[in-house]
Amino acid sequence: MIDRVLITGAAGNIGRALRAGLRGRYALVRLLDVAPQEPAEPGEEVVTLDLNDRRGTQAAMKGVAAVVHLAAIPREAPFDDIVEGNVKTTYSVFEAARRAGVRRVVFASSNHVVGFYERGETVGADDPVRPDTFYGVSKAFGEALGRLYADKHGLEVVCLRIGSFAERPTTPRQLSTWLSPRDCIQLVGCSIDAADVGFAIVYGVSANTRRWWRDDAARLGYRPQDDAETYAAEIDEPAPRTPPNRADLLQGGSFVEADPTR
Ligand code: 15L
Repeated sequence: MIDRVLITGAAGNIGRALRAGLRGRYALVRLLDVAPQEPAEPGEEVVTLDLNDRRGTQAAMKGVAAVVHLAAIPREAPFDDIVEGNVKTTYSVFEAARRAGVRRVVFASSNHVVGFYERGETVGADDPVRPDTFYGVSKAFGEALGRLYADKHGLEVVCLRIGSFAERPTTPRQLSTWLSPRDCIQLVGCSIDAADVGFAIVYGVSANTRRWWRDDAARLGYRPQDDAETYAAEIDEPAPRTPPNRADLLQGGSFVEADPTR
């Protein structure tokens, strides 16, 4: 049974929701971020660290059975920034986890690994990746690195292709991609606790009527409770743009048009 967990990126939106949602569930939750955090409550430890400090990252893994790796630049950015903030840090986490004898890493991947699929197409974890950004490429890298560490070193790895984490959906796209906070907490809990995961890639999305992604996470015991459709009447559908814009036609939305090289 996993009872000591490290969360990277603990000061971010998802990190803070998990901190509150997982409180009391594990004997220890160690909360790591480069940004300041609220002081530790009983059963918590707070660590302030840049994940590119490899020695520090190694020390932060001490005694931990599972790592939830959320820390990342969460959007498109210049290539070198993505390498620094997402590629190198993710290597630092997997390598430190291996050296420290961590059993499982839950990696926060993203739907932007498949952002160039058309809206309405149903995509599963076994379909080829079609990243929409350098950001999406960095998440595909993290999944591939997880596969390497699973196959070569026997690390258990769950990659969550997270949709749109938000209190509630506010755009037409989010009627398909929304992940509610309570479903997110359930999904991460299942990803930490499920037996015999080996290596898995699953979509992190609520039970949205209009979802585009297969419910691969059911194998972890995930049973989402929320459906973005509840909010559909409050979300205006803008008139189609002429000429049509790829951001409206493809799953990645505005990410497919983001170009930091311009
Ligand atoms: C993500 O991966 C981003 O980190 C987040 O900022 C949102 O853009 C989300 O995807 C989304 O697709 O809505």
